[in-house]
Amino acid sequence: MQKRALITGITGQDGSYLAEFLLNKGYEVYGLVRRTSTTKLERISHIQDQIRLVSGDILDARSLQHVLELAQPDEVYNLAAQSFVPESWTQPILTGEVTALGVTRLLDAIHMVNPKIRFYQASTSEMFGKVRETPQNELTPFYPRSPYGVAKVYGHWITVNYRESYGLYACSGILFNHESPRRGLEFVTRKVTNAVARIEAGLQTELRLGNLDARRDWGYAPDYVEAMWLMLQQEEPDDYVIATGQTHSVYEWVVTAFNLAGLDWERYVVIDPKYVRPAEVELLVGDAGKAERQLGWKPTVHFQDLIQIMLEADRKMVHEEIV
Ligand code: NDP
Ligand code: GDR
Repeated sequence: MQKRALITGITGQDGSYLAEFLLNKGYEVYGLVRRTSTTKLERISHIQDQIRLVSGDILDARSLQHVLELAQPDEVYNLAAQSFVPESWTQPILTGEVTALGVTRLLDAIHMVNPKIRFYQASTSEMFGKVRETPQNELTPFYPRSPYGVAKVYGHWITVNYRESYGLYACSGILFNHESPRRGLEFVTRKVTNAVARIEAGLQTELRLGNLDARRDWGYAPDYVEAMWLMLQQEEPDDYVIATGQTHSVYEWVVTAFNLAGLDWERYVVIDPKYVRPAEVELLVGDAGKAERQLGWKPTVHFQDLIQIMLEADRKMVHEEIV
C-alpha cells in the first residue's frame, strides 16, 4: 500500500528536498503550510501538483489535529521552526512557541489521533553549543548558546519523553549544518556564495559579515533528508547524529568561495559588528558513526564540492536575473 507522509516546514530548504525524496520513494506527500498574505512556495513550485498542501500552523493545536485526521499519515516529519539563530534573540518568545512548544503540540496531536504514526524531530548541533568535547556524538551533553538552541533542546527531550511515556515511534535527528542552493540567503554559506556570484556580475561591491572564526561541520541537504527517512524505517526508534565529521571555519568558507571565482576576498569583505552574536557556538564537528553503523548512512558531498555546487547555482540565478 502507498505510504503517506506529512511534512511540517515543507516550504523550507529541508522540507522541499524531503518532499522530492519521498515522492521518489512512492509516498503520498502532505505538507503543512501557514497562511500568509503573500505566497512563498518557490522551493516546492516544481512539485506542487504532486503534493497536497494543507493550511495550518505549528502554533495552533487544532489545525495539527485536523491535518492528521485529513492526511492520515504513516510518518510525520516535524521540520517547522523559527530556524534562524540571530532572530531567536530578537524574537525569543516566538522562537520558544514555534521551535519548542510546537513539538509538544504535534506530538500530543499524534498521541490523540493515531499513536502508531512514526515521528521525526529536526534536532540540531546547536544543542551542543559551548564546546565540551569533540567530535560531538549522541552522548555529548547539551549546552545551548541561543534561545533557538534552548528551544531545540526542549524539542529534543519532549520527543524522547513522548517515546518513553507513550511508546511512540519518535526519533530525533541531531543534524549538523547542511546547505544547498535552496538555503535561505540570510545563512552565512549562501550569503557568501550569492555575494560572490553578484560581485562577479558587477551587482555588488562588498560583503558584510560577523565572526569568521566560528567552525562548522557543513554537509549537503539532500544527503541529510535521506537520513531523516532512514531513521523512521528501523525496528526501534532512536536518536542519531548526522554530520560529515569535518570542520571548517567561516573564514575558510569565505576564502574558498572567493578563490573559486578568482577574487581576492579581502577587497570585498567588511566585518560588521551587527552580525556578531551575543553568544557564539565556536566549534562544531559531528561523529555520525552510529548512523553509519545502524542506518548505513554516509555523506556524499564535502566542503569544496558543496561550495562549488552552491556557487554554480547562484551564478545561474544571477545570470537569469540579468538577462
Ligand atoms: P527553513 O528555515 O528553511 O524552514 C523552516 C520551515 O518552518 C519553513 O517551511 C517555515 O515556513 C516553517 N515554519 C516556521 N514557522 C512555522 C509555523 N509557525 N507553523 C508552521 N510552519 C512554520 O529551515 P531548514 O529547512 O533549514 O531546516 C528544517 C528544520 O531542521 C528546522 O526545524 C531547523 O531548525 C532544523 N535544522 C536545520 C539545520 C540546517 O542546517 N538546515 C540543521 C539542524 C536542524 P514558512 O516558509 O512559512 O516560513
Ligand atoms: P547557524 O548558521 O547559526 O550555524 O545555524 P549560520 O549560517 O546562520 O551561521 C554560521 C556561523 O557563521 C557566523 N557568521 C554569520 N552568520 C550569518 N548568518 N550571517 C553572517 O553575516 C555571519 N558572519 C559570520 C555565525 O556567527 C555562525 O557562527 C544553522 C541553522 O540552519 C540552524 O537552524 C541549524 O540548527 C544549525 O545551522 C545547525
